[in-house]
Amino acid sequence: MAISIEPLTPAIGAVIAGVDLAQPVDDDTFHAVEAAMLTHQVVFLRDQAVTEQQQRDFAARFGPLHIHPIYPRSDSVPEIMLLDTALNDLRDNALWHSDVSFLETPSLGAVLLARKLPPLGGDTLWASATAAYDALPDTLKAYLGTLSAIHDLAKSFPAERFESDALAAAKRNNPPVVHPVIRTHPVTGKKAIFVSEGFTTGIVGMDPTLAGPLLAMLYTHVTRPEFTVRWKWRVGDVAIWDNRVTQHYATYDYGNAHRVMNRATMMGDKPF
Ligand SMILES: O=C(O)CCC(=O)C(=O)O
Ligand SMILES: [Fe+2]
Repeated sequence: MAISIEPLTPAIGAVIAGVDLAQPVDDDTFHAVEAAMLTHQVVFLRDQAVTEQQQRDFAARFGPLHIHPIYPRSDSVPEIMLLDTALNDLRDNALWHSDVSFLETPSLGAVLLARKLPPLGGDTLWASATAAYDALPDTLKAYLGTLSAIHDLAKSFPAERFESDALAAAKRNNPPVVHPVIRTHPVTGKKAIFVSEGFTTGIVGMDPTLAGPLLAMLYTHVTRPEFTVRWKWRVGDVAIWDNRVTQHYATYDYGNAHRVMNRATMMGDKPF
């Protein structure tokens, strides 16, 4: 079956048809998916009856995988992280973020599979931080290019909602890190705004009274509707996103309904 790629908005998102991740994926197909991810920043595949092993093995073609310091993982495939409302309070993903930016080397991207969904709600949104960067005035681009920001795991894992031993260890092992406010994509060379509400806590050398409003302005700008796509999940959908140049937001509008997602996370390199 031929692969087709249908963009969802001018800025971000595309649906890929004609790829079955439950079958062996040849190199040409993999590279077509990878190229679509680089172009559209998040891509969606319907009806993927993949096992945890197949999801892990496919994600590993993008690069080495990351094991999250806090979220639970599958017993049999530890690289599969479980986002299961029965295991964790997942309200903290209802905040715009780029995954694990609290690491020196945040993730390249992720492969996320919908396993169980609420009857209604639980959509996920992605925003293009390159489209947002491109829309800035040149003088602001130049100024932001001189700044670095602080990212801290503690901001998105409030002590009252996460098991204290794992959280305490994760905080010890992950002190705050510094990344450029504007990063350059290592493959496409595009520039992106790389601060997000989820993990950014300040700007290096700038008083919080100035840094706070400046960061708030950037968070609002990146997530303007023009730069976003909203996905309504069906069980078996897979999303693959480029975490270096996007932010995402998992809506929490489904009360006590059970929602289960499996994520494999690819390691990235140091932002520059
Ligand atoms: O549950 C979702 O839809 C996405 C959650 C999230 O932030 C992630 O998988 O990185
Ligand atoms: Fe996330």
